[in-house]
Amino acid sequence: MSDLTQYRFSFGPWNISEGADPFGPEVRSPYTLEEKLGWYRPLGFEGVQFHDDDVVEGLDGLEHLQIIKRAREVGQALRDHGLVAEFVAPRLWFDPRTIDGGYTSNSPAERQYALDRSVKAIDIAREIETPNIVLWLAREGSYVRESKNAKTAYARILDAVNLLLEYDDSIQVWIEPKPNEPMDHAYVPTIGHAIALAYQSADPSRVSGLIETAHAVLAGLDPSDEMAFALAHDKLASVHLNDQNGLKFDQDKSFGAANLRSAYNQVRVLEQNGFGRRGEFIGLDVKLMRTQKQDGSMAHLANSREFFLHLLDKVRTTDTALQDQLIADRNYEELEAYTLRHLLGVSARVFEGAAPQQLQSAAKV
Ligand code: 3MF
Ligand code: MG
Repeated sequence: MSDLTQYRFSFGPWNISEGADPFGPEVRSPYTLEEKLGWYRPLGFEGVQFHDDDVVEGLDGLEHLQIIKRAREVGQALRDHGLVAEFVAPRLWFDPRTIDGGYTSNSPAERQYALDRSVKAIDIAREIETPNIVLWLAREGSYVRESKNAKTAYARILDAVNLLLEYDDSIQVWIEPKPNEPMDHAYVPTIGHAIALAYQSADPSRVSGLIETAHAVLAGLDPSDEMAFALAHDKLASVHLNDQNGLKFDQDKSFGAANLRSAYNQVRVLEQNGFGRRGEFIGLDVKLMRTQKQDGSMAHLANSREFFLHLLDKVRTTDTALQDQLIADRNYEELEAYTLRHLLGVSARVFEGAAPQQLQSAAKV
């Protein structure tokens, strides 16, 4: 058997979207969850990322037993399609009770709502057979710094994580950091913050991170170095690969679409550090362009997976002996040129004038 990592891929049903943005309504018709589940395997995906209400729509208005019944149906649909749930994330940013944040709201009743909702997400996760709970702390931050006590807010986030760990001793909490949007500033903006929270928690072995490319770029950081930091702590539970063209709204572009070299380095750091060998998923969190017509609703998913695999091939065919030699010579100009040629699939050639290596030889004579 090959000792190369066999990567598994996942995405969330929200990634097949109808194209609404803050300036205009939906432009494509919706598909049901069951229809979406039918496309995973043909597209090459076996993992499904869920928000709690992707599994059980309108769960706030349902009794416990109704929630469990619907979650069991979705669990059965997953098995029927040969799929597994990767995680469940409580949606703590939609309900009016989360306007001022979930765990960090200034209102005790609203904080309680966020905790109750998170516990329901764990109940749902159990029924669809995943131990993994993702916390994207969407509204845990501020628009106006004076509006909240940030130190108290950190303590409240930590208390919430500990409460979840205590509610079910088999769950894992994966924190997905993001620096802004919808907030001006979020309280857990980078993977460093998430990992600090993990170590501070009641059970550090059950708290880790999920890194999204676009979120790292929005923080002004290099996504592959963020991944390396988490890997160095053995705390990279999953990734949301996508892309982001500079500092603007969270674009969730297809993987590699804005910065192919950065995408190569993300694949490189994952591959070199054995990510995926314990069953971790290559998760995508990509948004379909609003211009796309109905029948191309899955193009961004197929393309992102394809470009991950092309870049994996680039990583696996990198001339590491040459790289080692260039590093030993501290010849980073040539290391960079080699990397670009490798990505372009070309070999060195002289256009006009001499190639740098020839100039160097000439200078020695
Ligand atoms: C926001 C995100 C979210 C999270 C998802 C899982 C809607 O920028 O990336 O996607 O990934 O909520 O928690
Ligand atoms: Mg994400």
